Amino acid sequence: MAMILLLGSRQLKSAQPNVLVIMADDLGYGDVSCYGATALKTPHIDKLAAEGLRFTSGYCSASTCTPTRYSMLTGTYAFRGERTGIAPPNAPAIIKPGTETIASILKHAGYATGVIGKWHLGLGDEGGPDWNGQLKPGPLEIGFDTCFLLPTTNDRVPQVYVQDHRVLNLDPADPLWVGTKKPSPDHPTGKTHRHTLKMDWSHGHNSTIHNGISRIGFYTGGHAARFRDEDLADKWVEQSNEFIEKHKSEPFFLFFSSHDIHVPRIPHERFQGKTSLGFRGDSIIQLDWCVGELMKTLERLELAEKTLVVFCSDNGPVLDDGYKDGAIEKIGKHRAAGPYSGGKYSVYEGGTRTPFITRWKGRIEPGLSDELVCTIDLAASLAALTKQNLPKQSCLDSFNVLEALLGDDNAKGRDHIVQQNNGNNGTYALRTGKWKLHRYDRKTARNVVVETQLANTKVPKYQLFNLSDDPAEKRDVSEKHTEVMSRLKKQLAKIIEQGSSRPGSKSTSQK
Ligand code: NG6
Ligand code: CA
Repeated sequence: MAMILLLGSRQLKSAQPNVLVIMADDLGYGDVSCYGATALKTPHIDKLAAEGLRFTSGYCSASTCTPTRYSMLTGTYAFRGERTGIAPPNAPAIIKPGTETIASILKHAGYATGVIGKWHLGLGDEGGPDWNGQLKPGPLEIGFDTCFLLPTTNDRVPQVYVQDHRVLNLDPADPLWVGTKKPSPDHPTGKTHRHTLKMDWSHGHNSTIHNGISRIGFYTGGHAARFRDEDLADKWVEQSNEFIEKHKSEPFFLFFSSHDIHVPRIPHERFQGKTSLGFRGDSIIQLDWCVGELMKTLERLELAEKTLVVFCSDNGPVLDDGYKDGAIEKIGKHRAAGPYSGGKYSVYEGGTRTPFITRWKGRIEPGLSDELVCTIDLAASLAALTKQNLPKQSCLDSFNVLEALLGDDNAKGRDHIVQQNNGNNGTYALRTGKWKLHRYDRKTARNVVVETQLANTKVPKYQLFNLSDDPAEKRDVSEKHTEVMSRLKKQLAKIIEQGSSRPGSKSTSQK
């Protein structure tokens, strides 16, 4: 009897949980204390891990932002899409209306859906965003009921919020202009007014100045709409709390898309100087604070047992990403990518193997999981959670790993994952079990060695590593394991060529 009651209450709890996806930006495997960082403490992320499942093989699908976000939302590898590389300020919407996404899937299941934070997937039709008019298509045309966004990434112009289809607080008398060319000869830039900057640039990032920081791209106008970098995290938390409060009595899906710890790293004054790692570390503390605030809200509204929380990152770490914020000088013994090589922009493990935690109080048994899961799998897994079938032509590479995400007994994750860097430039890796193949269709690759600068180096087309005894991918064993090498080469080529990899899916371009 007790057993039946127990089962009954468990099933009840399992029915249509809320889904909160917290995606960090540029956060590396070794950047939080529950993944081994000792130079700083992340108590809230650690608590989430202690109450949930901490994955040691949790991945994002690319080592830059736009492709990971594209594939997380659509469940399709970004290398299959057009213009899926890092989006410029005036990029049009990259995910076309009508594309099935996590948001549309959960909307079909009756969820209220929202995205708050960094977007970086373009806005508007082919002409790009109409900054002074209706900003569509965008998130609302692919399944989100509402959005509150930083339109691109904060080192790119403009520094304004977008709420649903409009720039928030835009004064029509002071229209916003965004472009790639200097709007007038006397327009101050990071080059002409370098001495006035509160944080200097190191490469790129020397165009329009706002809040003492020069950015990628130019803009004028929209002054009443502009925000302070220091206030972004507080804004995301405030907006998220409102969203959760508003939808506390119905199932909701919230994509909390943090800008931390992307450059320019300008945490709120109250976090500045809180770590020995400079603003990069202080931004991690700010991110941790955000996680704590969101968890507090779930507790206060008694939603912790009704909410599946997924914590992940959009790509691995980078120290100097264009501003002199002390990240390199203050790194000390901190290993941002943990035991792995590479980081942002590379297909070494450091580029895509990142913190990955799931928590659902009362449903997920706390622990550690070595199962292979990826942000690209959320689409098929959440479809399974809400008992929906995916159309054949959608979510072409998303695997249903729901049981692994929930830590069910004997649950299996993926048996392989394709990793990529940026867009569709022919830089791939394939991990299956302990084996890892690199494939470079170009003769050089920009593989970041995290502790130094970005570097373009010559690379052989293929390399093979054995992650079980060489997690840092230092020893190419392709000549020793020719059979493995040819098997993986074939497998990767097939996944790329056949246009889809999800069992039962079929790309529309397939005959
Ligand atoms: C690069 C920028 C880098 C960062 C990145 C996108 C330069 C020299 N570098 O082109 O600073 O903005 O794009 O990062 O401009 S991401 O995490 O959003 O993908
Ligand atoms: Ca990123």
